[in-house]
Amino acid sequence: MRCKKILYWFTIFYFFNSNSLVAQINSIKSNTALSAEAASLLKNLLGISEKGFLFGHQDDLAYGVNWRYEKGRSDVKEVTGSFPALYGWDIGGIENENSTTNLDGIPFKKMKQFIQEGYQRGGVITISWHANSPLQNGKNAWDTTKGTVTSILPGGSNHELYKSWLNRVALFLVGLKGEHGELIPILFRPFHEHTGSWFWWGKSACSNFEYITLWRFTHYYLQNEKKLNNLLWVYNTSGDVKSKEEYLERYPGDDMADVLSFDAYQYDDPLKNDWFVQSSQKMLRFLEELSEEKHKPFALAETGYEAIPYDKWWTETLLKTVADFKISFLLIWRNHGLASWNNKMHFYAPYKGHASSANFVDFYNHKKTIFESEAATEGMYK
Ligand code: BMA
Repeated sequence: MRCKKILYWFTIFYFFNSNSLVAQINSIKSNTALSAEAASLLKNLLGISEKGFLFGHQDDLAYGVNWRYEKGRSDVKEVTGSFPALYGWDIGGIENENSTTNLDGIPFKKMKQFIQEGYQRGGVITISWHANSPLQNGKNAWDTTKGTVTSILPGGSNHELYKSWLNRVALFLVGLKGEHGELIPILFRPFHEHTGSWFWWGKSACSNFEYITLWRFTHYYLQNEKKLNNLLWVYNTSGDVKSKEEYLERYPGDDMADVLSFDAYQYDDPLKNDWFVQSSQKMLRFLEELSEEKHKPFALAETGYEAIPYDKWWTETLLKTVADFKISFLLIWRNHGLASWNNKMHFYAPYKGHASSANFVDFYNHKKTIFESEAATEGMYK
């Protein structure tokens, strides 16, 4: 009996405490003092959308189709003559104490050098995070066990573990410095594609409230506790959202999101099926409205057509999809090459000699596309 009573009071205390912690997190307002460089980048991202959009490529400097870690190489540069204006990297794996490489095998040490190199030339950096499951079940980001997010929120059984992950993330990010010791501004895009049901932070695995709390805690911890004032936070859904209201269901608040974005890939033959164009344009329409209402840039944060089987895809599909909208950037996924998991080619940018190269050069020459040489002339950080 006595034992039951103690348990009862313990449970009440525990719930009261954890809920009030969550409430506290949700009531903390972000201190919005960005570093000078990050503030300039945010302003310039909005400004540049009047002219065109930055072209980005994931893992561009690390490897391409048939090469890995060869200094100065870039599939995009070898086709167009310029590096991309935006470099995407993923820090999935950084949360594990013993991991020196990300989930796709890129050593974090090299990633840091590539980030510094791109930034020094005038390029822009974006980072996503395919974090492993915190349930310590050896599963990766693609685990959809319900309750995973709850376990890392304040009061949850893995909350301390999650803080240790954020400490490791912060340690990596704080090491990314420019020539004058300034922190390199990062478009940080954690917990992406959250309207899909394939990640542990996705729609089927956590509630809207849990997602928002996760975001707000993470933002609070990295910005206020770890003093990272160089991060621009990129809110990101998958490409199948039908309305503004649905898009905002898990929006963490204007004080904790700087860029609005979504991911959408071409899957079917674009000459037979216009799903990619139609669904993307539907989203671009309401994102443009939201962007005007909130004075925040918007973007297509991940896109591509695996192996680019349609050689005019760049101008005839992609450009036509986005050209009438004031997006600030788009990013094409990685050029892995032959994939061991399905024996198919996994790449999204053309390489020298690829059938879509000539069309990619037309895309490069179009007045709306901005690659690194042009972005450097514009100056994204002043
Ligand atoms: C996916 C694929 C995977 C990769 C993951 C994270 O789209 O490219 O091979 O591990 O992104 O980069």
